[in-house]
Amino acid sequence: MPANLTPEYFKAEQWFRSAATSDEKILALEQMLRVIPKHKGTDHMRADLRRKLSKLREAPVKKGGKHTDIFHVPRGGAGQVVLLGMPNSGKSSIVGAVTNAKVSVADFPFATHAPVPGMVQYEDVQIQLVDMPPITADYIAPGQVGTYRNCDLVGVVIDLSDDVAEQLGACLDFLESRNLLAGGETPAFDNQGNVLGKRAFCICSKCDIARTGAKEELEELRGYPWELLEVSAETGEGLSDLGRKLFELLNIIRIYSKRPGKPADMSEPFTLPAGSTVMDLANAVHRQLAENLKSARIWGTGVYDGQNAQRTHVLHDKDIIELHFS
Ligand SMILES: Nc1nc2c(ncn2[C@@H]2O[C@H](COP(=O)(O)OP(=O)(O)OP(=O)(O)O)[C@@H](O)[C@H]2O)c(=O)[nH]1
Ligand SMILES: [Mg+2]
Repeated sequence: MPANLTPEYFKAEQWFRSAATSDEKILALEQMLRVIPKHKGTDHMRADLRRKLSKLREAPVKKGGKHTDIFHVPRGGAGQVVLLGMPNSGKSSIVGAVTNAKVSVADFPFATHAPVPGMVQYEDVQIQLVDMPPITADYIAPGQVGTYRNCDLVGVVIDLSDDVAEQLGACLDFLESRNLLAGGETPAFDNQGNVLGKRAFCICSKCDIARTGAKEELEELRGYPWELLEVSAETGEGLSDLGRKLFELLNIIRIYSKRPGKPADMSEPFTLPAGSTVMDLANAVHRQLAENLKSARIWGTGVYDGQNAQRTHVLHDKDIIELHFS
């Protein structure tokens, strides 16, 4: 009996083949099992997939060894934003223009072959922006998906001087077929049950040489409510807005800590997810001491200066907090 496999299944199979880690292989196999047509003709295949899955789940985690994963980018700053785009779309030029990272910019494709992180300064916070090797409709480096899996936000770079439909298609295909997007139809979960989908936005590059109507075409095609930011690494247009945009899209707040009787330390804010409470800040300041939090005073939004705040009080960007531990 024919298996009648669907394009969705072939995408999941491609994901499995390009997965470099066991965790990623498990996610891909789960997806293959979810989308494989369920009838007599696929009985053997499904049994085989289940066998592979349980083998991977049972495999002991390897320790030690010298293998380093080039796609593992240690986090830095207040959030990690990873660029995604086709060859020559301008990713390295953007990272090179807004950070001190040493990137390779070239007019030939695949000039970048490993992630290169840099730091973008926005007011008093630093945000990590990661240049990446390109993807194409046919090729994705094994393990590359891992960098996206671990980031906070994906910056999809679309070159406005080139075919936007083709670029968007390749990027969406990559993100959707690996269940990387928040709001996707079949979200993946980690083994704690957390949804793995990422938020994304669009950086429209090379706006100095944009094709007429390219941005409008992209707006129409994007399919997700992604924000679009037009930039040019050549003229600098839009780049001064990038830090603020990343800060807003990361959905984080800055909190300044203050010691009793001393002025607040305004040099290095704590950064927390929007919606965080006084107790979340106490945990960020000192995990062990947090349980001993006795009281807190707050200066900032919606409070009078020095007001006592409950542990559950929701903080706002730029609030100043004085924590008292017993
Ligand atoms: N006119 C113009 N050219 C640009 C701009 N940004 C990049 N370029 C040119 O586009 C080419 C590719 O730029 P890269 O930044 O290397 O592109 P990439 O996306 O990193 O390429 P890969 O590493 O292959 O993925 C280079 O020749 C750049 O000089 C821009 O804003 N305007
Ligand atoms: Mg590059």
